[in-house]
This record gives sequence, C-alpha cells and structure tokens, in this order.
Amino acid sequence: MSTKPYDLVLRGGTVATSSAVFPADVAIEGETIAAVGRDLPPGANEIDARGKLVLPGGIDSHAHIEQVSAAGILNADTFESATVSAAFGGTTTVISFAAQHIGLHLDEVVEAYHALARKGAVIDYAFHMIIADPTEATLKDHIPKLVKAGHATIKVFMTYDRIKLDDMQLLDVLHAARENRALVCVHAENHAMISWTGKRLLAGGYRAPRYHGISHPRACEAEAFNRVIALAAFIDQPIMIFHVSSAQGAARIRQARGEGLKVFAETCPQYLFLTADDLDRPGLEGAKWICSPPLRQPSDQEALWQALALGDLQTVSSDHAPYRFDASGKFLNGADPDFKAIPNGLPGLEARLPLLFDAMVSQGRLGLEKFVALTATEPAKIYGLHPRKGEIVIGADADIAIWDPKREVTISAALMHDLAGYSPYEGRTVTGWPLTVLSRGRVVVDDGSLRAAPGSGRFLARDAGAAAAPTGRRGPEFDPEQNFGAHI
Ligand code: DUC
Ligand code: ZN
Ligand code: ZN
Repeated sequence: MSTKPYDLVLRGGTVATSSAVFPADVAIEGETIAAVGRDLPPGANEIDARGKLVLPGGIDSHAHIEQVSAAGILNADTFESATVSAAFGGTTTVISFAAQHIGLHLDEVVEAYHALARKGAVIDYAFHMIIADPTEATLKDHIPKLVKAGHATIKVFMTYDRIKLDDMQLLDVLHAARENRALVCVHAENHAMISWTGKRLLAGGYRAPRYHGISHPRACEAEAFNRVIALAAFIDQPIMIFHVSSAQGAARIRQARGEGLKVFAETCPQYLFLTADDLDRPGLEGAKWICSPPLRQPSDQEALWQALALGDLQTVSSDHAPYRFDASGKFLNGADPDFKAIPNGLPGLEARLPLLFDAMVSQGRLGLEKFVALTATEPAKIYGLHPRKGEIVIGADADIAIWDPKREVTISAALMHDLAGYSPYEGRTVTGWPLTVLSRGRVVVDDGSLRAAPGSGRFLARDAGAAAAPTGRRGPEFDPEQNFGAHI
C-alpha cells in the first residue's frame, strides 16, 4: 500500500515552541502543519534542517505600514517593502494600522488599507483600527460592523495634536469596545506635559534632536498609563499599552496587573537596545533615533527586561515607522528642523527578531522558549490569532522560520529590505539568523532570496478572544442595585 507523501518535510531540526525545545521533523500538507515527530515518512519536497532551529514565524503586532501618520505624512515603506523586510527577518504575520483621521468614515478607511495590503503584502496581515474621530457613526455603526468583519482591535492615542482623544472620547471608545468585544491598544503619553516641555525647550534655543527625549518626560508615560488604566478599569475594558519605554511605566503596569486588572503591555527592541545617548550625536544625525516614546537610560532597559521576565510585558513588537534621512522623511519640514519638526519613528521590522534572538538565545537572557513566547505565541494569543499562528502544532498554518543559531551577521542598512535607507542598529553583530522562512507552507525567503510575489499575503480576520473579555468587575456605579436603578 502506498500513501501519498507529505508535500514538504522539514527534516532533522530542533523545534522550539513557547513551552518546549525538542528534536523533530515537521511535515506540511498544503498550507498547514500535518505532523510533528521523529522519523516522519518522506515528503515530496524536503528541507534539511539538521543543526538548525525550527521556530514559529514571528508575529509583529505593531508596525506602521503605508499609513498616514499622526503628523499627517506617509513613511518610507509600502506593504510590499515592509512585508518583504519582515519576512527576511523571520516574521510571517504583521498587524499594521487602518488609520482614521478626523472627518473620515472608519469603514471607508479600513477598505482603503485593505486595498493597499491586498496589492503588496507577501506575508499574512491584520489591522488595528485607529480611532481619531469617535462620532456616533464610528461608535454605533462602524465599530460593530468592523469588529464582526474580523478587526477585533482598536488603537487610540492620548497625544499628537491631530489624533489624540480626550478622556470623554477615550471612555466612549472603551465602552464601544466592551460592547463589541474588541481589545483597545493605547499610545499613552501625557500630551500637555510633552507640549509644555517642548515649548519651553524651543524658547530656550534647545533645538537639537537630543532634546526630543527631554520633551517627553518619563512622568508623562506614568501619568498617562495611570489615567488610561483607571478609565479602562471603570468601564471594565481590557487594554494593551503599547511601547512601554521606562522603569516607571513598567512599574505602573505591574501594579495594575497585581490588582487583577486586564492590562497587557508591550515593549520594542529600541527600548531594550538603544538609549538617549543615541540621540546625542553631532548636527542632526540624532534625528535617525527620534521616536516616541523616546529612547531612555540603561536602567530603564534593565527594568524592561525584568518586566519581560516577570510577564508584566507580554510582547515585543517593532513599532516599525521608517522615515528616510532626507527631505522625504526626517527633513520633510526643512533642512534645519528643530526636534519637534522631525517625524517620529524608526525602522525595525527586519532587525526585531535577530536582535532579540541574539540577546535572549545566543547570549542567554531569558532563553529560547521565552523568545518564541514574546515574539510569536503571546501576540498570537492576545490578538486572536492562536493557534492558527504563533505555534508549531498540527493544524496550525505552516508559518515557520528555520534559524541558523550560529550564523553571525553584522546589521547594516545595505542588508535590510525596508526603504528607510539607514539602520538604527548599524554595525551591531548578532549571532543567529533566519535562513528559510515559510508562510502557509510556501517558501517566502530562502537563504537571502525572496521567493514570494506581492499580493500573496492574506488578510487574517480575528475575533478578540479571551484577552478582550471583560473581568465582570465594573465600578459599582454601573450596578442598578447600587446606583438607585440607573442604567448607564
Ligand atoms: N511613535 C508613534 O507613536 N508611532 C510611530 C512611531 C513613533 O515613534
Ligand atoms: Zn505609538
Ligand atoms: Zn506605533
């Protein structure tokens, strides 16, 4: 009796998941994983994975791609260039943004981003919906419809003039999210502290990129975290706090989680591997490292590593937002801008996993399982993609990165596939690199060559899942038994 061979077998590697590391072959049938085990029968095609690590493809749950930014501008990448760059770095799923600006209809906004991604993406993708204009139509018509269509996450900003929400608006969005079972992601910084400090710095003639960091005091992170945590606890709506940058911010998250609140949080490689000294360079060079929240101190890096170890922070995303070091990007507002006139953001989709692998696996900080957890499994769980993504298990999409744990690579802009034209990590040597990357069983990247066509990535409709489920503990003011019968 002859049985049909598997379509593809990854032979003889070491498989790593968020809970175990073990030698096994992985067999793929069509788009999914069909078997994981020792000495699997032959495949029609085979990839020799001996001496290599077979990991779930990374999930980057925070990347700005072809998106109109808070400042109203586009960054350097398209869906094609950004997702190609992601794939070369071992990432197989990206969650980017569909950004509403004031006056725009959210449903039309989402459709426009769908069209861009459909055309360019080479890996699978989903969108967080940025809400900048929480009108009745947005809250009552568009959010319910779009959450049902698989957009189970909303992003809001507490700063940036054009898109920030005030506390009333935040409450409206948190409430709409609770009613429709969506997770709310937050860029949490105190807007007034940033504006006030920035104005004083500029009035004093402090214009250089290094003052960008000073204009975003660490207290503005802690204050905004406190406030949004309080608002979310009042509504009983789970939240995800994006890009935690400071020890004080991490402490607020720990406290909230200790109180039993559903507060999730991420950090990004730039806050683990770069510091405020990177901004302090001659002339305008430091503009390359301007991002918000800003780069901080080595003591903050340590606090963030500790928060990752303790589980206070569950994911590490890139916050990819590439602006070229020219008049199309960082110098869009002229050749001699003050720090407030320089677009915020760094490229990072491609370097995210190699930087983390080097620190966590090659140098031994937290280890391989935790690397997989932070970069693939946890984001899959929190954002409604698990177990289809972020896991090596029978039935999951065959999104797999085969890593050479010994390969030494020096990061440089020339090596990267995004369109930023520079790398904030230029000259760093890392050990460990993804060689072959599969998306739904297709080889997308193979030893330095791209094998996938633009438009071959697919939209991932998501339910919010357990992360977005309320705790059931709302403020007593909501309870008709305790509020004289009112229905709020
Ligand atoms: N800050 C943001 O809020 N978004 C994109 C990048 C950045 O620096
Ligand atoms: Zn942000
Ligand atoms: Zn961002």
